[in-house]
Amino acid sequence: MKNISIYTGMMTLLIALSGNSASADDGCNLSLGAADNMQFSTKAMSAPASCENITVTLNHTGQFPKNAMGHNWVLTTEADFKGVAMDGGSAGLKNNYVKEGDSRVIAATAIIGGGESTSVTFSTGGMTAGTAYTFFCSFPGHWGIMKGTFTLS
Ligand SMILES: [Cu+2]
Repeated sequence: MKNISIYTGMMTLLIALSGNSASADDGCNLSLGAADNMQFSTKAMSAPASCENITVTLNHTGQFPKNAMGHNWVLTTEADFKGVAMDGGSAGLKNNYVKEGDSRVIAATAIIGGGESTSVTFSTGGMTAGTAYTFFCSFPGHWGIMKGTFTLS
């Protein structure tokens, strides 16, 4: 009997680790879309403050390649947003339009093109509940429009 209960426990753990949609939804996995119209599908994102880690998945639902209409998802404080976006433009596509080693960046995905998806998992340690952080796309010319708020609540 003991072995059976260990086996059951292992299977539960494996299912939890697999992260598929059948597992319990704790609100710590978020997703959003972005298309060729240079818009994110949402302007406001939030997750429970109880999430130690958050995974954000970005789905590019457009057609254009990443060098023409690339999108990423970058998270910073509201105060750091513009500086990170400007420096990201200089960093170029090879760096996913994020300055290498930029400590102001809380999280950032790769730049993707139409039909692609990408995700990033980041720790909420150091973030403050109730504060409106800024998420944006750092592709040059996009961040003026492609931005929104991200809040732990
Ligand atoms: Cu973009």
